[in-house]
Amino acid sequence: MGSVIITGASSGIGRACAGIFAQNRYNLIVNARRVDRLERLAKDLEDYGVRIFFQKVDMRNNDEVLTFIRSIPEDLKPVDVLINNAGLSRGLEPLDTGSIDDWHEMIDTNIKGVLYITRAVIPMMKSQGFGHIINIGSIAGLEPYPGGNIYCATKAAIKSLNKSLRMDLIRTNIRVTGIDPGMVETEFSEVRFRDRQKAKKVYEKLKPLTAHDIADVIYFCATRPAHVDIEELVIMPTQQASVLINDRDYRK
Ligand code: NDP
Ligand code: 8X3
Repeated sequence: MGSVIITGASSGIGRACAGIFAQNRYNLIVNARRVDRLERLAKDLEDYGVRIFFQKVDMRNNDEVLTFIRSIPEDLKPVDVLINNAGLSRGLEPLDTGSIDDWHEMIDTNIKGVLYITRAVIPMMKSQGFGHIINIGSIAGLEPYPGGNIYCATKAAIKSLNKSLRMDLIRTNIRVTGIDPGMVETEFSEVRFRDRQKAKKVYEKLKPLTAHDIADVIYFCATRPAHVDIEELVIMPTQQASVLINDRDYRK
């Protein structure tokens, strides 16, 4: 039985990853800020008979991230996989009218949070002699869109980081995979717009991906033979051809 670290497991893709890895008998080491959700997650998954270690962590805070990694119980080691999933978007304003607080939240979570935990986990994976870092990017990092400015830039940073990490880790037996989803129906848009009704409209009249669809692909990547590194995958709903082009809009 292996172990997997999942950041942002209280909702959406992170929550779905926790489910699929537990189902396949991986122990879970998970975090998020909404610890009540993690308690529920642990209860929901207890029938799989795996160990679940969870902690309230704000990924923007390096001290909290370090405490989290240092608190991993010894019997949950070695850690096979780190899934850098915690992330968010705030607003869809042009750059000149965007909120600077929102910029900080996105940059500090989507970039710095990933850097903090990856830096903390690599030494452990190096000493184990194996490991796999799976970073959740986005098609927003491949194809910017109006109002996406900071969010798109944070995801483009992850794409760049993946490549560079592969080079830094080339002699370590640690794999790095970038996952770039298109539209996935989660709490993402509710967080972005701070408005449930507006968020619902994003997914209206088409079939978006589910969090489970992405978790399924992540699990596949994590379970290839050790000499296989799926470097990057773009996963789209069939009805979405690019960030701005989808079947619904053609039907208007
Ligand atoms: P959700 O809003 O459903 O989940 C986001 C998760 O991130 C939550 O568990 C949240 O937990 C956690 N999180 C956010 N900020 C922090 C923080 N500061 N510290 C710790 N955890 C945090 O959205 P998704 O599941 O859709 O998003 C997951 C990832 O997928 C993100 O990186 C997102 O950018 C990416 N993505 C999403 C797409 C989509 O269309 N939904 C498409 C492409 C990529 P909590 O609030 O409890 O802290
Ligand atoms: C989330 C997908 O297109 O809303 O990363 O940016 S998008």
